[in-house]
Amino acid sequence: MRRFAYCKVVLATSLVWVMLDMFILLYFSECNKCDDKKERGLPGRDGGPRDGPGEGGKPVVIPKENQEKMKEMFKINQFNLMASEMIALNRSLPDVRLEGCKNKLYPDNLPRTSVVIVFHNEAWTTLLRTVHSVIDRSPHTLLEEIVLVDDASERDFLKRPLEQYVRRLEVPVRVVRMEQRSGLIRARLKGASISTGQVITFLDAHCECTTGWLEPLLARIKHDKTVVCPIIDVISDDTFEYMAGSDMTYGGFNWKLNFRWYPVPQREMDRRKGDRTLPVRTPTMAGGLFSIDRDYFQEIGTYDAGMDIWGGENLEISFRIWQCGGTLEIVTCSHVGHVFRKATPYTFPGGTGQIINKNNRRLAEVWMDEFKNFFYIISPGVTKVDYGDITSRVALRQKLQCKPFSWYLENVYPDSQIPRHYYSLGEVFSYTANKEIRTDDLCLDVSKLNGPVMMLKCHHLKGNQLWEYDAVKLTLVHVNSNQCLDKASEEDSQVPSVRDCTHTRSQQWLLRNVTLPEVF
Ligand code: UD2
Ligand code: MN
Repeated sequence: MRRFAYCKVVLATSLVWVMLDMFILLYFSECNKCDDKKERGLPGRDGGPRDGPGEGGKPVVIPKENQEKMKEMFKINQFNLMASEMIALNRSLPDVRLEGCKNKLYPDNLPRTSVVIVFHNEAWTTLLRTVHSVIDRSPHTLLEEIVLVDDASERDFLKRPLEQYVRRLEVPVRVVRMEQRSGLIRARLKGASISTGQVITFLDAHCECTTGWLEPLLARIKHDKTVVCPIIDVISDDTFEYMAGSDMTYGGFNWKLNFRWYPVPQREMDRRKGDRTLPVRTPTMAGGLFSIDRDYFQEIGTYDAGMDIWGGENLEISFRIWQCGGTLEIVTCSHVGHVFRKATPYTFPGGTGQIINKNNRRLAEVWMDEFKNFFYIISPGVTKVDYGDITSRVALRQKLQCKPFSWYLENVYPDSQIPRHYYSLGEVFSYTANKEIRTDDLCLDVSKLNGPVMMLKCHHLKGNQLWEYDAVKLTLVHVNSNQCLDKASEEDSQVPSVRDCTHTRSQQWLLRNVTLPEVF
């Protein structure tokens, strides 16, 4: 009898162990990254002293013996996943705001926002750190909800485990799924359509919001037709160190239609009378992080749903906002960090180049008028890429009576690398109204008499970059040296040079007038 009871106990205990084992096995195979590391690095949930990895935005150091594993893991998301997994999901961050931002007061009746975060195969820790930073650093009265849009991820931990995890958070978090891989543009459209806040705030899935990030954004939305971006701080892809971004850079783009940061020009400093805490008007947005009034988002035509996967939508919405009567700003009192990566971890079904070129063609065809030629000329082969049907976007532009691209260049982005006025746009270079021979931000430059010419960064000071075209003699005279651009190069060099003007064939250049946006 006793022996029997003992057996039962043994049996029951081993059953418990087997079940526990199975549970652990299931738990980790389904969700190997789901353990809640949130509380690591305690004490001091809100700003108290902490010394865990990455606390205070400090870089994470990986011990030598783990370097190989770290490199392997890096490939999964193209950032240091091992470092990210060591850092608390609610790590502390420095307050990187300008002093003048810290005591600004905002009205009580700010509109509420939904935060929409789209992701494809995002890491658990970066995604949840984004969510926690929103919840921990936003007044809950201003947070309607967080909407996570899964763009057909192939990671099990992003399925049920994610839904279970977010259920217990203090702010409503909804997870919605795209039926098939759709790209960030259509995923954001889905998130926006099911969200309910008066304002929609988009974030990438690997961000961290800092103290006071939300109020200054929402405060600007009250100004009609204003779309706002925070300063995007840099979270190192190698160490997850948090580094403050500058309030002295704003968004532009180059001839290839790549988004680029450029210094805030003097005219914009002057307009704000030198007050760096006031929002900067920016020609373009980086794309991932911005707030927009729901009705205005609708009114200006949300996104171009014909764009696939990634790319182009940021310039498209920027041009559209400005050309159709809105304003785009960087709110310098709002800081949100983002993990900038050197490579994309995910696939582009159909080919990276194809997709980006298609998206860029759509935006160039709809918004850039004759200036699209700058893009086409510098991107060989791009005109062969099919860009689909744009009739509804062209109709949108007409309906909203949007201004021409030349207006945008003239009034919003006069420091653009695309010259507003140009005499000629040939296969290689443009001859600008400033009499530079230029491609992108490089200008034909002479540093030596009788020597080869070079492409150097345009300095806009005329000087050694000033060329006079003689449309009768077909010569390009370098004004400073009074020498002519000559195809004949020095013995073993392919580079043209400047020579005394002989008006022979090797010094004749035919500039073709492709389009002249304005008459001179
Ligand atoms: C920048 C923007 C990004 C977007 C992009 C141009 C910032 C900080 N980031 O690139 O938001 O505007 O330029 O398109 O301004 N994703 C999907 N489905 C996909 C591909 C991506 O949901 O098919 C998600 C991805 O998980 C991420 C977001 O879209 O949360 C942006 O993608 P990214 O982080 O690879 O883009 P990024 O930061 O290089
Ligand atoms: Mn990103």
